[in-house]
Amino acid sequence: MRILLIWPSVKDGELFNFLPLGLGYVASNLPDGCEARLWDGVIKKEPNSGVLEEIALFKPDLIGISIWNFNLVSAREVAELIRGSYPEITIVVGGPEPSGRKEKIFEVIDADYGFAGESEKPFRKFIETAAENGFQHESIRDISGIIYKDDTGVPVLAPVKWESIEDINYCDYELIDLKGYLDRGYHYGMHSRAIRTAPLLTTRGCPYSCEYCSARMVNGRKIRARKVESVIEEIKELHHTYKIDGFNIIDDNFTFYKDYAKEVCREILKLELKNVSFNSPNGVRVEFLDKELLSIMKKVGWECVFIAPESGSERTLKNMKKKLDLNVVAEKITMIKNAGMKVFGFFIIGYPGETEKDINKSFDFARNNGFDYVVYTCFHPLAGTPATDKLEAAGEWIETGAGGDYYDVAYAPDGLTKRKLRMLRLWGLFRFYTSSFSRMYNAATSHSLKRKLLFIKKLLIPSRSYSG
Ligand code: B12
Ligand code: SF4
Repeated sequence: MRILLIWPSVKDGELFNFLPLGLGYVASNLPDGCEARLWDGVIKKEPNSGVLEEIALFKPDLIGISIWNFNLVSAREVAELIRGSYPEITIVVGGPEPSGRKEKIFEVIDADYGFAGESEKPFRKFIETAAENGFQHESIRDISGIIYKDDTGVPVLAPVKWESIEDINYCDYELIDLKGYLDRGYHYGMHSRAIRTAPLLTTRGCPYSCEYCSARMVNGRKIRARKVESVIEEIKELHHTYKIDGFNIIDDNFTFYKDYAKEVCREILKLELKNVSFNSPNGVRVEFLDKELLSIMKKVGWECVFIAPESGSERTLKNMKKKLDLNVVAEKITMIKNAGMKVFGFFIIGYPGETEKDINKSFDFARNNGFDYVVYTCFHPLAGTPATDKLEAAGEWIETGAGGDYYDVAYAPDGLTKRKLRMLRLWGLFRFYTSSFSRMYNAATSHSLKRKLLFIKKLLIPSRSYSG
């Protein structure tokens, strides 16, 4: 079977520097005998119409599109183009957006099948089953997370089973053209030394219930880890084949199983890699940091620890169901600094129910604790999260299927306007980065000038992500 995987075009793709990692994972776990190709509109910087040429050349039996909220509009355009010219080809969608929207995904995109949750094993089963029996409902309906339409066209979702990830193959870096991304300046995370960076996934899942977050819809609540040997193999391949010197662990909760995290770190140390740094740029829960773990992280090459208190207001934290004690955050910041690393803090502003007073509490908390860097992102309602469901029920949010990102101010709580939020965010960043010489220095040296300018443009000029 020939399978064409699609990563839709996105304007400003350079700023986000995304890798189509999900498609690389899906591809490396396909059954033998499948031929997979990727059409990547971001790296090609081509409009989505380019996909039609690829279809004419490759003649795929099936097309798979990866959808996040930021490329939703573009993904819809891709599906429309394919339907218009090749109505006979089966379209399958997967990724964070179908995982959150589940059965409602077909309301925003014209596809035949969807997958909710991580999909290496389910998609493989789907392809195997389809090769044997075609797409018969009886044979596919038990596949974990599959979304299909019944005989009357009503969408049906099979429950997602969060299976072990010990035996999955890691990403096919050749298919996603990691080298091409690196050559075009792909860089993610804050590494002062690293030039060539890559993401690295060691565990999946998060047992917390933060109401704004949709990670558990993609990866479930149960934390599952890859085999340490497989992680080490991947590091070796990335380092030797792609000359990666900056690794970004993108787990939902890398430090949750401290013993696993420590074992991964110890095995990395045994590799005796020179001039390599590590990072966990989407944040770790502070509760699980202890002196031993921090000391080994430092030895491995962590320069900065990213944490995500999200708010300095107890009231907002309670609304978020964040289950976080700000005193513990303050304590752990000191512990991280004592271990010789910097601290980066993520904060959400404009959360439902927040007032300007709550937002100022976040700004004060950030300034008065030892953060070296902060980022204030505006709350964006994500499909399928309790926060979004509540807003919809209260008539405060109408889902348009327009996607978006946190730099757009998509929502403003009662008593605040989007304009006010935008101004508050700039004011908060200004106050933080001018509050000490070292923070000013950090802001000046953290990214290349090009990335800084793109970031400032994004802050000042609100835009929507759309196809290229
Ligand atoms: C690392 C990460 C990033 C990295 C980039 C990662 C990358 N791939 O290059 C960075 C920091 C750049 C990033 C940015 C953003 N992120 Co982010 N990110 C993550 C994180 C932690 C892991 C994502 C990842 O790469 N996973 C590994 C790969 C293997 O998984 P995957 O892509 O999900 O693919 C699997 C399945 O989804 C599925 N699948 C995917 N595609 C397809 C296609 C087919 C056909 C099939 C069958 C299956 C399938 O199978 C894959 C294998 O299991 C997730 C949390 C999470 N647990 O998902 C959030 C997450 C995906 N991010 C999220 C968001 C909202 C964002 C931002 C929009 C936030 C923002 N700043 O505005 C930005 C997007 C850019 C923008 N500004 O518009 C949301 C997405 C919600 C949504 N509905 O889209 C998540 C779920 C976190 C959250 N807050 O809830 N992110
Ligand atoms: S925000 Fe972090 S801790 Fe909270 S549910 Fe999402 S991944 Fe888990």
